[in-house]
Amino acid sequence: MSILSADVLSALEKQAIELPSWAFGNSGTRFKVFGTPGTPRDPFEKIADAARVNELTGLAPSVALHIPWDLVDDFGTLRAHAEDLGVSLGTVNSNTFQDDDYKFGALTHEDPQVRRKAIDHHLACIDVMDATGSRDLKIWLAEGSNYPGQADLRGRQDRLHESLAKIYERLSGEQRLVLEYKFFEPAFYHTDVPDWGTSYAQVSALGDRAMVCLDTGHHAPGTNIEFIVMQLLRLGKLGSFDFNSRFYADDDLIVGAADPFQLFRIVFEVIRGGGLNNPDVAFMLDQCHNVEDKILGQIRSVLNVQEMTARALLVDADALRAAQTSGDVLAANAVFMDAFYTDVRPALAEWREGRGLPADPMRAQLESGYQARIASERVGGTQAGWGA
Ligand code: PSV
Ligand code: MN
Ligand code: MN
Repeated sequence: MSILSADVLSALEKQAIELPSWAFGNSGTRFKVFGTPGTPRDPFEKIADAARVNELTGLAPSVALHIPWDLVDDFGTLRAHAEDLGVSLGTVNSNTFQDDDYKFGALTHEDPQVRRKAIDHHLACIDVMDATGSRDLKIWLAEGSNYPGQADLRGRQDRLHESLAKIYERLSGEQRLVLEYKFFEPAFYHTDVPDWGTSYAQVSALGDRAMVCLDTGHHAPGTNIEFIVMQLLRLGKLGSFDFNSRFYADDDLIVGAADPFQLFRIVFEVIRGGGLNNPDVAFMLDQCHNVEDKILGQIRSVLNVQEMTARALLVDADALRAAQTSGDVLAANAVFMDAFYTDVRPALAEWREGRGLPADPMRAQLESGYQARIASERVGGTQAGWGA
């Protein structure tokens, strides 16, 4: 008998993790970007690779776009291409961090013309969402300052609100705005949306369809991220996750690679807060694969999320509550750790096979010849990279 109960399996069956289109392009550090044979040359090929991850894992039915990196002439054609491959187009990410005009800010800029340009970019992203059927507009802002006195911190918050309100006004139907925070980088003294509290304050001032996006790599070392997850779920404002892992700062490594226990603790709070399979909470990866194979990297990531979700679902909630209410510190911790240390991999492999998926999606990809095929087919043109 499987260690995963029918309830656990039915919760896992609904799990969906959105893949970032940019994970399939080349990326690197400021020292070097290594090119890889077979790297997509356009958004169509990125989506084909994302669909491959879904085909092998059944876990990744949608792909997030970044505009302008994924700009195409006709988003209806891109949408049809995705749907033909069994995936949908998901979150649309805006980009106000690669334009000279935004050197001193975009939505917060002192100059109304620059703010107008940045707002218009977001309105264009919503036009894309109309064509792709995407629900979420994700905004991450590279805005801040490097030196005390350089910027009017308060004025920038006010302008941020005004700009976001103009963007929010343009949303229709089920569309939402999710505001991502990050504690530093590219600015080093202050950042305009540095933490969940600022994002929460800004989105709360907009309305119900504005939510917070939590990127797991965007906190100071030692931050208790699961506490933030709990709080945002409690407040009904956790709109989405950008999953990745980090050793130092915003490393964008494979989720669950640096600290699987942290991923387990985060997913536990998601489950505790009713966020698992709750359509209001979108699970997305935001990763860059610099030295590892990109498709395998994404497969590893979604499997890591699935494995930690299965382990978190194994926490004996009744035993945990009993230990908590009786003040039995060590028993409570033991309930938690027992679930974390349970190896769910054989049970998940068996379950996958029963659903017509490969027991080992990593091996299936390696043995399929897919990588060799795209390497021989995708010749000529320019490989997509982080930033294009
Ligand atoms: C910023 O560091 C960020 O996490 C945002 O989500 C961007 O859109 C993304 O990285 C680009 O990779
Ligand atoms: Mn992110
Ligand atoms: Mn980031």
